[in-house]
Amino acid sequence: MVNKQCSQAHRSGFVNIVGNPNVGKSTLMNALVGERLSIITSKAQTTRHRILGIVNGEDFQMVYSDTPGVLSPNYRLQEKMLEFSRSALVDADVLLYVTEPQDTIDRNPDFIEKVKKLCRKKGSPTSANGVHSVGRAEAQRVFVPQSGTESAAVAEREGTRVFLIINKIDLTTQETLESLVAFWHTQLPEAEIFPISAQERFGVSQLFDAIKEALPVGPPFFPKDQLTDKPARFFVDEIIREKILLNYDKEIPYSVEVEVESFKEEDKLIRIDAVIYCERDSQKGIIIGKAGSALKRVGSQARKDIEDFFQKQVFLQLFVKVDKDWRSNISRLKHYGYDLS
Ligand SMILES: Nc1nc2c(ncn2[C@@H]2O[C@H](COP(=O)(O)OP(=O)(O)OP(=O)(O)O)[C@@H](O)[C@H]2O)c(=O)[nH]1
Ligand SMILES: [Mg+2]
Repeated sequence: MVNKQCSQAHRSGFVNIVGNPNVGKSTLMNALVGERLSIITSKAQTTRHRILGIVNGEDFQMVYSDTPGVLSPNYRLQEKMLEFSRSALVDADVLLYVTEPQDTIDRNPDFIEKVKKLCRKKGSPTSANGVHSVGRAEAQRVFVPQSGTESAAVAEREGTRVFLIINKIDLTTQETLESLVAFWHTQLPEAEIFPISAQERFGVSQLFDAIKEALPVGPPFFPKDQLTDKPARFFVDEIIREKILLNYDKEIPYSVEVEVESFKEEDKLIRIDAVIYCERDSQKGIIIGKAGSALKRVGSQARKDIEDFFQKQVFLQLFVKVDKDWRSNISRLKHYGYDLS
């Protein structure tokens, strides 16, 4: 009888995906969630926010967080991005530290030190450490204890399990992989190591099962039909930003922010007006292109993906405006949602 109750206990937890830029964090999150929630490009610093993707089963809820790649910030936007990544160290039940064969450990020594400490603290409860934790704070607003009390659920949380993910193993040899495993074992001796290819879906379902087993016993944080914490407009912004990353070079993608001004859902059509903000007039000209050709290309690529995302016909209008030096302006960053408070 006791065994039966244990095997049926509901498990839930935060599974936070962190690592250096471009290692495949967003590709992995989409593979684990089974939806294209996070945008993916070959350029570093594609992800700028912490994005939740929720996987629900009858007896479990996994709350994944994709985060920006860890870097040493050069301007305020990057500081905000790093805050999102740091927040994911605070509230993880399972931390997926993603690396790949070309990755080096010295890109942000502070961050990897914190991961090492989390590993060593295995078995102790996570604490706020003064860093704001977006995921759990968000979840607490909709927390619905479903079996037992909230305090009982918290008491059963056991601290952070760290999984070291070696991604992109489709690009490496068995020999290199073996030396990578040995290297990471010396760096994070307590971490469990998973060699995978998120793109080729190799090793992903085994990882998914291991995550499920590592989740603490507890009730769900979010309603069981919820897929993410972000509103529909956020995904429109992100799809347009992905097309900008793909179509322009140098500073342009990094100087751009996208904002949906109006989103009107009709019976058979969604009408969307979105503004692409850049930092200077000279960038505006490049984004629009000769006779509007570049902007038209971005618009038609984005429209197709937005239609796929919502499974509905979309009418998309894009505008380009200048928001001078927005990346360094705290109040503009707050306006665009880069604030944890
Ligand atoms: N060959 C190979 N490429 C991969 C794999 N996973 C991801 N990629 C590629 O690596 C690049 C970066 O992937 P992302 O998922 O955007 O990486 P990220 O870590 O989220 O990047 P940031 O958001 O910029 O930090 C893209 O071109 C992906 O297609 C993999 O398993 N194998
Ligand atoms: Mg990403």
